[in-house]
Amino acid sequence: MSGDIAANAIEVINLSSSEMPETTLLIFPPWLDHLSEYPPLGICQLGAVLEQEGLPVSLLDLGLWKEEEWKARLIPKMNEVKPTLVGISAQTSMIMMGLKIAEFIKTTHPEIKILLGGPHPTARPNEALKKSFVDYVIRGEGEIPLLELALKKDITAIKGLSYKKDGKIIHNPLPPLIDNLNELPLPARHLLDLKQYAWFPEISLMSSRGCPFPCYYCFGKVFGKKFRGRSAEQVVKEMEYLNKKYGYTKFYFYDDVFTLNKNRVLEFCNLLLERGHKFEWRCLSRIDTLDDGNFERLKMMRKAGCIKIQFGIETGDPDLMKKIKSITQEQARRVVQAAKDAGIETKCYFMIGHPWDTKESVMNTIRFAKEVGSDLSLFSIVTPFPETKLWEMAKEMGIIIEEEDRDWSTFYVNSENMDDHIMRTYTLSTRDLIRFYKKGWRELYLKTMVDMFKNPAKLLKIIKTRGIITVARSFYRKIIVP
Ligand code: B12
Ligand code: SF4
Repeated sequence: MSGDIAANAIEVINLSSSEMPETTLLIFPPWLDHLSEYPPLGICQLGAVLEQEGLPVSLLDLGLWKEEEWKARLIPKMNEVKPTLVGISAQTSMIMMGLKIAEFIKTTHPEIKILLGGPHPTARPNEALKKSFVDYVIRGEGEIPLLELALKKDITAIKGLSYKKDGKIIHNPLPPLIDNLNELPLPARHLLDLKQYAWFPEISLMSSRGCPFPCYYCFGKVFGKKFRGRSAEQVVKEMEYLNKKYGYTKFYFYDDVFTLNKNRVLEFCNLLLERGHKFEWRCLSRIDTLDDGNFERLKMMRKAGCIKIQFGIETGDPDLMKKIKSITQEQARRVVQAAKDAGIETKCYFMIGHPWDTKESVMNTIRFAKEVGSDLSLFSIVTPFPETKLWEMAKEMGIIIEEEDRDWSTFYVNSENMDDHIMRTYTLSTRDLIRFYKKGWRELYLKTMVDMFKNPAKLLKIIKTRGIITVARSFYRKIIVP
């Protein structure tokens, strides 16, 4: 624990324990200089569950400001809310900040219980619990365990909870997955200041949880393999509510694979059409879930307002496509073209640096990303996240060194500070991968530039949404400075 954190904090936070109401504060940490574009759904969903039970809860999205502002934003909130329990959400790349916040709070107010949850603590609960300033970790879906903790249920009986007893870390068994998502209250977005999010009038939401596919790089342990969908009626009601209350007209579905269940998607589209809505929406998908012969669903989706689909294709090498996603180049081209014919924009994601990648397969990926026909393709470098199959492989290959106190903040796939975490492949070094990654982007941007000059309307549209400075800066960074 750092001495000056403690000294500063004692000066500025001054809560008297006798005045404390039993309030839970849920915090989403900042992540480098990436500002939150939408309200974080995890803490909003958890907040809703507490609120529904009449338990006082407050939310703080520190991702709205640059990382260095965290303390200046946290202190007034702490003084206002006077929490007795603070829950901090963390993906891998934000766990370091999450722990810093936890330490700061515990130092100033040892009586406040500190809880961590989200993907990283789910993967690595001990890492957080080994810190003296962390009291609990909740693994997996957080709604029920958090509610039970806030209701002061006996901690030994709270499924999903990990805690410390007599110097030992105890992991209670995981809770069952929430079977009927319709029973959850709508995320408590109203506990955040929605005007501060840049993407208004677009808002994120989820119509399902869980994904049955076995992608080897994916961390699927929060929502598990079992697909669980909310009813079309309830999802449309949420959209109507968000439209009526805040004026949102655009919706971004964060579901892992929105198009997994054909009938569900059709039912949702029919309902939107029946009610005459003119909403626009986009979603994440997989090529194989839409390759149904007549592309009936894509046409319906467009009619019902779908404007964009994002596909994780991940490689353009024919053999690796089969191995990683069980798809072919033809299939990907066919689905992307069908989406285009239906009038839906496509964005395709590709990764460089699969363990089996060679110079030739990477070149195939770069080539395919340019010719698949998507409106936009994007590259990232394969990054092993803890407790994924890829993580295990990387360890076996001897390129991930397990450390007690690893700095996870560079664990995101576009980090250019890659030396300490990026995998090599069986035949390519990390340096090769970075070179290919830059080459891929340069080629994509050059192609996009040529396309845009052929189609200035598209260029104007991008400038209108992203701003001329952002567009010019990204072209400069990708083409001139690789
Ligand atoms: C949308 C999304 C994004 C968006 C927005 C992310 C954001 N900051 O909110 C963008 C595009 C920016 C993004 C980027 C990245 N993402 Co992302 N993303 C997602 C996605 C698809 C949905 C996130 C979401 O809102 N879920 C819905 C909410 C309800 O779920 P939740 O937050 O997990 O919360 C539940 C539990 O975790 C738990 N919980 C969460 N917080 C807390 C706190 C407490 C106190 C408690 C008790 C419980 C708890 O309870 C909640 C309700 O059950 C998920 C996949 C998924 N299915 O969740 C991946 C996912 C979170 N992303 C992932 C990754 C790897 C990344 C990137 C690193 C990729 C990259 N570019 O390098 C970056 C890192 C971004 C960052 N640090 O914020 C991984 C995280 C793995 C990991 N170990 O951290 C996931 C899980 C995908 C996967 N299956 O592998 N992502
Ligand atoms: S389809 Fe997406 S969510 Fe499902 S396992 Fe693969 S990467 Fe993960």
